[in-house]
Amino acid sequence: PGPDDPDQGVVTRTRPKLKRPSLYRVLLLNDDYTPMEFVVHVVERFFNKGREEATRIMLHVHHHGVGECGVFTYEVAETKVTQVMDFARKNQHPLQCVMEKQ
Ligand code: TYC
Repeated sequence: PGPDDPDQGVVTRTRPKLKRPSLYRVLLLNDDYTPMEFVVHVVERFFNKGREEATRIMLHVHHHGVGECGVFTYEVAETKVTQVMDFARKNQHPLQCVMEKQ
């Protein structure tokens, strides 16, 4: 309400609609060639996990084909995927990292 308000004495307040950002799971995919130790290193380095948790995630991927490294907003997830893929290629491993909407 205010001097320029078009409505006549009816008090209306608008509350901006806040939308929570969508979240994306970042996943590692299994393959037959990437060394286990390299995958553990990737999970430690790019997903800030300790050695035990990183090893648990690597073994989960190894046994189930796919596993989650973390959940992030879109831009952070995209950055993680790019960093992991660049690092894997630089080291000539076929490791695949993908993101999916949660
Ligand atoms: N399967 C690989 C091996 O036996 C290890 C591996 C684990 C590869 C996880 C990729 O995302 C992966 N050396």
